[in-house]
Amino acid sequence: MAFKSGVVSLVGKPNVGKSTLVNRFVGEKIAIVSDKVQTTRNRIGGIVTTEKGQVIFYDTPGIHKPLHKLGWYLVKIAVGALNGSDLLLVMVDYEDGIKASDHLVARHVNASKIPVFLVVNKIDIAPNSTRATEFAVKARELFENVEKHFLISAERGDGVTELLDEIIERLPEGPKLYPEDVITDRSSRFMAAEIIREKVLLLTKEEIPHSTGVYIHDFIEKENGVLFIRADIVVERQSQKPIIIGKHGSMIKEIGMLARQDMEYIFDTKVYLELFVKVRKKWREKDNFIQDFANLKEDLE
Ligand SMILES: Nc1nc2c(ncn2[C@@H]2O[C@H](COP(=O)(O)OP(=O)(O)O)[C@@H](O)[C@H]2O)c(=O)[nH]1
Ligand SMILES: [Mg+2]
Repeated sequence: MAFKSGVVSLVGKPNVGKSTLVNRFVGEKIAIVSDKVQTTRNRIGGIVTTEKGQVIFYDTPGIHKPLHKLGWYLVKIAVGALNGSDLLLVMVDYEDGIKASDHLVARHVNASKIPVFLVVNKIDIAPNSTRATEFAVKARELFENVEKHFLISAERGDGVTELLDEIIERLPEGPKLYPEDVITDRSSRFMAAEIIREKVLLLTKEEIPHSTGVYIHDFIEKENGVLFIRADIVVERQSQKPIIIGKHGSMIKEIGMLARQDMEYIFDTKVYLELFVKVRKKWREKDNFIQDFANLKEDLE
């Protein structure tokens, strides 16, 4: 059989499990995940190569009604990813049900005219498969180009292998676009910023996760193989700075320790990480700050 390849974008409202699914497909954590909305701020390519084909999965920010300029950029990135996709995986969330934000997703998806696989995620919450199927039938009504629907649990892995097989089958014939061992189109520098932000999301709450940006000043490979990384954690208000620093520096120490552990695992080398906390008032409303602190430059090219 001919080798297949293509681009598949994951779209859906925030928090449905898009990043969890991309990580599942790739088999490594390339996109950060949290229980907070708008965790994903970029279009992150996850590359899966099998004997039958190669898929470039684009994880995207959740489509939502933006409340600030950063949010506007996130929706622009997500909607922009639709164009140029061979297939869309449109995700809905069994746990959360169908909401106004799913209708907003549907407007963009339907306008794109791209074929859709509808993916019902979090079926581990469903009491039985009949209920999950009923939900899928209801969700299908929103989207015009659904060819098939799938019931999965991205977290547990249920249904994911079957979904991947069907995706590859549906793609056009084509060559490998990336070498087999490449699993993401994002740079190590970008991954480092995301790992730091993930730890902030994990350890803080309310407005802080949303107000946090990360800027990598230095990403230097030393002669002895050690990676030297110097980064700013950027928040929006003076009052947020002491929270990130914590009592006697306990919070920033923990963020740094957890981030360094993950970095040493994924970069497979010793990492020296230096973190600072900066305040940039209302950075989420200012174009140049947004590009730097949400690392959007590659997304907006
Ligand atoms: N119960 C359940 N939770 C899930 C599943 N997939 C993802 N989640 C959770 O949903 C939340 C959002 O996941 P994430 O991948 O960041 O969603 P995204 O915003 O669509 O990228 C996280 O807390 C995940 O752990 C699933 O299959 N079942
Ligand atoms: Mg995400």
